[in-house]
Amino acid sequence: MAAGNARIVRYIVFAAFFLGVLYLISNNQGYRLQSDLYNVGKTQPVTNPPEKEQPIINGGGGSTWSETLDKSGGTGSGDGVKSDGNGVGKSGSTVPGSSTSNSESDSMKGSTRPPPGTPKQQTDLGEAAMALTPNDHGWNDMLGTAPGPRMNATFVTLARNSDVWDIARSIRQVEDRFNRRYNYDWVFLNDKPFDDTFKKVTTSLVSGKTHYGEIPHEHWSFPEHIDQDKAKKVREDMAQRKIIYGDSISYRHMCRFESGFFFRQELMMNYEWYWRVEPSIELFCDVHYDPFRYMAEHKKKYSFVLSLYEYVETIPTLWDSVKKFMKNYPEHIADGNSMGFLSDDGGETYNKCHFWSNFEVGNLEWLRSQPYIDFFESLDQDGGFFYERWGDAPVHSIAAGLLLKKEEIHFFNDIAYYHVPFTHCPTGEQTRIDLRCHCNPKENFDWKGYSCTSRYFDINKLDKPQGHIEEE
Ligand SMILES: Nc1nc2c(ncn2[C@@H]2O[C@H](COP(=O)(O)OP(=O)(O)OP(=O)(O)O)[C@@H](O)[C@H]2O)c(=O)[nH]1
Ligand SMILES: *[C@@H]1O[C@H](CO)[C@@H](O)[C@H](O)[C@H]1NC(C)=O
Ligand SMILES: [Mg+2]
Repeated sequence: MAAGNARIVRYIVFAAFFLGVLYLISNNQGYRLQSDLYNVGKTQPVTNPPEKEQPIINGGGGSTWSETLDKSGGTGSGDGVKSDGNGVGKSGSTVPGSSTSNSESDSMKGSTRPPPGTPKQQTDLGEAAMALTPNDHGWNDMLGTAPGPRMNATFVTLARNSDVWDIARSIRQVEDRFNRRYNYDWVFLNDKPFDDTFKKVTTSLVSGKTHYGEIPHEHWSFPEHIDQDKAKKVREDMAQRKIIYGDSISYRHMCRFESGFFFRQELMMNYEWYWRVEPSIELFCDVHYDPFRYMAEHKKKYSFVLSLYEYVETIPTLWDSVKKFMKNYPEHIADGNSMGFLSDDGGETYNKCHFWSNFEVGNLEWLRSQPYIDFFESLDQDGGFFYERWGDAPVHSIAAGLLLKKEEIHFFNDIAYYHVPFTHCPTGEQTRIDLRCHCNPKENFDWKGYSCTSRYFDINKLDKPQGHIEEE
């Protein structure tokens, strides 16, 4: 009897083990089956290309776009030297499991990629619809190259050589959360030549091509009409009043450059869209779709994640200058603009609200358009970049607010972002879980008193994201 019992127990244990193994196997297959189903079910002509083809996507010429790019990389603004060699050399390294080296010669040997300058065949990533919500097809396909077309777009960073490790952190996050699947280019701009360390480190981190440009002197200096003595007195006075960056000349050149010149640098002329990235920023959530494409398909021209009130001491006469512009160029003021975001009294005074421009995804053609150029030049003539300390954030924001229709400005709730000292952590727990966010929702700035984001929702008559009430 005892022996019989033991045998039954053995059978049961064996059967349980067998069932367990069976379960694991079938589960695994179920997973694979499901992802196959995804591909089968797709209606678009092309699905993910095999990963070994990926280098071609970043690599060769083919389109006139890449060709111009390579040219301007070589002969371009001063330092814009190395683009194609490096750009081509390394992108294979982002393919999971690939061991392609970063160095040009190594990658040339083992890769299917054509050598630099070889015309490339158009790599067709298809017209796959974007997955904008977790219910959309392809939402969870976060490995490998993202299907769908690529926009004519680049990341852009203004930086000093000494910023290398801080920008490295930013790049790593942008790549991990987004660009490793999209391989967009990255343009780096500097008022001095970039050194080898900067180029090596950044090129190794970016999955698209990298380009390095030196800013022409005219874009990083005092214009003729500026009275140097007056400007100097302002800096001394602001230093005494302890206004942040108040005594800095380079900070003023930076703000003027970002306001009026970054988008017309030779390297930037090759693109239609930009995403600005600063050193030491963080991205806290996966970016499941292409923000450039979102902008294009939804006819957006400018976007933001954080907004706030400007420090009034830095812009005492900015609005006077804006009013002068509005009077001189009424034809540039858009119908259905966002004046309600900028002013509480129909344009009489500025409420200091602005989009924080250290993050921007925007349209370069808009910035290069006559209305924007007239706006910038009008402001520049008035001298406030040097006689005060006008920031590029209020300048871009006021331009977007007046020259664009209000529907052309987009708020990316789903791009979670930090630049000291503010965080945009997406509102809504489900959103944060879907996006695998690692930000603390308590740190979200959107609905706090010093943010202007509520105004943006109000003037656009948009519903605030679910969960905002709990955060207010
Ligand atoms: N090449 C160059 N880049 C600069 C210079 N000053 C600032 N930058 C860059 O311009 C951008 C804005 O400068 P930041 O110093 O970050 O200014 P901020 O964001 O207002 O202030 P922080 O709180 O210090 O970040 C960053 O991408 C900097 O790397 C400069 O003198 N030369
Ligand atoms: C990308 O945009 C630039 C600037 O508008 C343009 O000159 C270039 O031809 C475009 N390239 C492609 C491939 O569309
Ligand atoms: Mg910064």
